[in-house]
Amino acid sequence: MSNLPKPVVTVFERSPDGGKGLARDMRVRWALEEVGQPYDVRPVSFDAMKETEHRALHPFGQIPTYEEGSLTLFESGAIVFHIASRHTGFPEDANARARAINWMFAALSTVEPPIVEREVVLYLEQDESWFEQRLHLVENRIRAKLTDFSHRLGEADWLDSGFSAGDLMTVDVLRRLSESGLLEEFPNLAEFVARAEARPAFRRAFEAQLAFFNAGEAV
Ligand code: GTB
Repeated sequence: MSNLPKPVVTVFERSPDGGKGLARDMRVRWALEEVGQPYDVRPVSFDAMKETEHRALHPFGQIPTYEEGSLTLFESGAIVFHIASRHTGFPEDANARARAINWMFAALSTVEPPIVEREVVLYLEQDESWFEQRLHLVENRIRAKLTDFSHRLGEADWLDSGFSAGDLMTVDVLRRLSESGLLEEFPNLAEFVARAEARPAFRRAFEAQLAFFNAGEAV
């Protein structure tokens, strides 16, 4: 147990994912659970996100943010990096740590963008005459990344010697494909995600966000 101030993470007041843990607070909750750091959450509505008070924490008016004493962070990648650095989320060996950070960046800047693009196509472009062609194009871009990643992972359990923040970030990004069918085309990647989702810390984080969502539904 650390002596650090209990962090506060902002989350959707009512997540559009219906409790599936697909919004980006999930990776922050998960990282905190992995390192055994208790935290609180503060719900923010879509309207409140765009108000001055929240923008003082997050210039782009989004979630998640992370407050820890006098420190405020936004950007889920920076938040997970901070949590892993402060605690035990990275390997001790300097080179292994650098590789874990490398994977975090790869997840966020190489793998996640086409996955987000697919969601944009699905949510905003469905009525366009070219919708099907564009979806196909974007899904093939995702497939290309998954193919490369699948070759690299091979039969290994984790990306490097043991589970690290690099695996956490990669899995959280891949989870966004959970209902696309794309992940199942790459059995070793589907197994990688399932292996990570079976971790007790993931389960705790997932159950916490689900309980939060269900409490909101009951109101
Ligand atoms: N680069 C930033 C980060 O990594 O922290 C991106 C943050 C971001 O996109 N936040 C989203 C947000 O606040 C929530 S996570 N959106 C509100 C807005 O921009 O006004 C993205 C997300 C939203 C919903 C689902 N879902 O329903 O499945 C999944 C992911």
